[in-house]
Amino acid sequence: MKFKDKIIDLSRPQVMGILNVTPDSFSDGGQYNSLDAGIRHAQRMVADGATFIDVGGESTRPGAVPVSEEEELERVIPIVELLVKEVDCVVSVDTSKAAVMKEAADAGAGLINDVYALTKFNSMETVAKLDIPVCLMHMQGTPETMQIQPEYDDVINEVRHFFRQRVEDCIEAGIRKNRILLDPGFGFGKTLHHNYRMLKRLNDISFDALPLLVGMSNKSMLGTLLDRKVKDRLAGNISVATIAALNGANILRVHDVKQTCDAVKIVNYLSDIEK
Ligand code: 7PJ
Repeated sequence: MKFKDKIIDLSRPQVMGILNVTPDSFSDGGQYNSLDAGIRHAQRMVADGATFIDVGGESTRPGAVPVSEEEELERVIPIVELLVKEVDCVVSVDTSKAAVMKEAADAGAGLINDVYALTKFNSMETVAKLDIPVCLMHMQGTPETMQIQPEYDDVINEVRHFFRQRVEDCIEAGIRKNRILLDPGFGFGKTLHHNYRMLKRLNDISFDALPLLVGMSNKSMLGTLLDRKVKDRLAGNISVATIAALNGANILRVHDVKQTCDAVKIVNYLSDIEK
């Protein structure tokens, strides 16, 4: 798949390192706030094997404070510009705001990662005019309320149905199908059971064989099941990343890049061995 000027082979799982530029993100909030520290952290993740760096300027964790457009632009655009210049990676931008999408793409970003799946004002029209891919994530409800009582008849069918509708809407808006990635949205309006069913059935969840991005790193599907605090979820993170890679995930969005890349190497070696 083509991301700006880079062609990335998604037939093998790729690793996306998370770079939060929010003061309140729950797992590394505040640590990588300055530009310089952000670039160094991104460089480390790329040296460890990340192909993508996902820059996020608005936390979507339950209860997070919304960020204004001006504030998000101020947080995100300078780091995108620097990453494009100095770090050999595809720069992804985790945003739902049309203005941030447009300016990030102009600054050289290679992927728009939208947890609201282009439902916010003007975002679909904006992406249709850009020449970079977009990741559409499934969410039930909104970050404020989504974890109160998630409910599905069948989470796999409902996520797939959502994917089909969003993809159709995108195509109608002029976004090419070969520029769309899908994400089932672990932790976004799902119970523990829903999350693990999606992980188990990842092979059936995509629509039209579009590439799948997954993000489970440090989330409560690990904290709750394992009874581990955020700092103590590495083994859980690697376990679910390995299962996702085995079950067909194309991009793994993670904090622990180095360890996840080791797991991916094992999965790749395994898939190259004849029976
Ligand atoms: C996800 C994301 C995810 C995609 C966040 C966190 C919360 N983008 N942005 N998928 N999660 N595509 O990292 O815990 O699961 S923010």
